[in-house]
Amino acid sequence: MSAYCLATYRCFDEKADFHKKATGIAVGLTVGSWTELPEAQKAQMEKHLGKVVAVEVHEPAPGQPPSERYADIQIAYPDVNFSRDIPALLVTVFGKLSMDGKIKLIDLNFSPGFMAGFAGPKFGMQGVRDLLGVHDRPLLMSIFKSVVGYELPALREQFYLQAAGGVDLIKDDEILFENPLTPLEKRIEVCLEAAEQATKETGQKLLYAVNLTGPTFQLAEQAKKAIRAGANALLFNVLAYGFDVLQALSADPEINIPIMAHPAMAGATYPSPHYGISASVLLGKLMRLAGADLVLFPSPYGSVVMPREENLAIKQVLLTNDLHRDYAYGAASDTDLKLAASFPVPSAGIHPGLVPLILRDFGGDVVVNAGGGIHGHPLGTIAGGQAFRQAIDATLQGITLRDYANNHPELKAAIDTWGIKE
Ligand code: 1AE
Repeated sequence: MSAYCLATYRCFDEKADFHKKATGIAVGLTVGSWTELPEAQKAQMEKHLGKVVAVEVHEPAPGQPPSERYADIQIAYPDVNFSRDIPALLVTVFGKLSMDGKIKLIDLNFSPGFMAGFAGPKFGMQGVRDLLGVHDRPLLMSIFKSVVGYELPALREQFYLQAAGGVDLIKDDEILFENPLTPLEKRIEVCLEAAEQATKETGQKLLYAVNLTGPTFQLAEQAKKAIRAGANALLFNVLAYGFDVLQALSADPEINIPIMAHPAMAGATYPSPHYGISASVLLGKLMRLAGADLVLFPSPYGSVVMPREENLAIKQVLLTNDLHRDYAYGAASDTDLKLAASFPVPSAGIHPGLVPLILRDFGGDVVVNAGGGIHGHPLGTIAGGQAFRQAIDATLQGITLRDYANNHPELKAAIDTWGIKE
């Protein structure tokens, strides 16, 4: 029985015959032409032919403009046509097609055979929790802010202040590249010293995600250099390099620390309703398949906003075991392919007053992540971390932030500054 990966597209067109369009995609992106082929060749090419699985046409509602007419088209692509790597799959299902009119790739389901080529996250959510020894609450992450142009002592001080506030993870800003003031190995050395100092005071373990940067072919060696220098996590700008690079790093047995995926550049791909790739595929399914242990993405509540339903769709595909649901055309599978869950990290413009909303939407399996919401605290960076921890504690105990703030001055100062979003 052949296996297929399934792509679902949303296609806008005022007049098109969407069934014809679907057939054009299924044939055009696989065998190229069909009706003109002699019968003998058709039999030979059958296993390579894409199949139209569904075409759901949505006519505009009364009062809506004709431009709102669209169809959701689902096509099954035979695994036999492409190698077991993300570039091959993406070029097959959305290479040339991505430039052909108002069309967006809204979902992608991997066949078990395709998924079998991927180990997924090496640590995943559980592994990250195990490294930190924290299993009973959401994690808290802080982001270095104002790091470009600073020297090592300033960086060390900033690290210490974040750590002393009780955060679990600290990540480099994604715009901190290899530079003469704070080169990778030196940066790791001073930050780990600061981590040790803070751990003595807080009793908390810490992961520091150092930004892995540089030319693609030097990344694996750079990661290993970071590990030799003591790095215990990596930050990686996945979309600037490509999913396959993440996959290669994650699959490398010598790169045995968690990898955190940053969404830089994702805004060039997912936000349009008419073009690109949906957020749940781009920042959800593909990140997890490629092996991201933690995935950052904009939240529905902060400064860079993504609609809530898209956020929940990302959460769903990072955490649950349904990447290969509906994978096959005309066949069911009992194959049990499990990838470790990737930790969701809704981010950008997060402050303590948003914590109840984050926990409402994500539950306990989330990393609360803030840069400005920690460093911008009126009582300083340490108080910034403490205010977040207090907001998490209050929410877990079912106490309102306002009530909890009555005897927690750090939380009070935070909500006086940024408010509480209901
Ligand atoms: C979606 C990515 C968020 C990020 O990387 C970042 O640096 C956020 O900073 P703040 O929390 O908005 O200051």
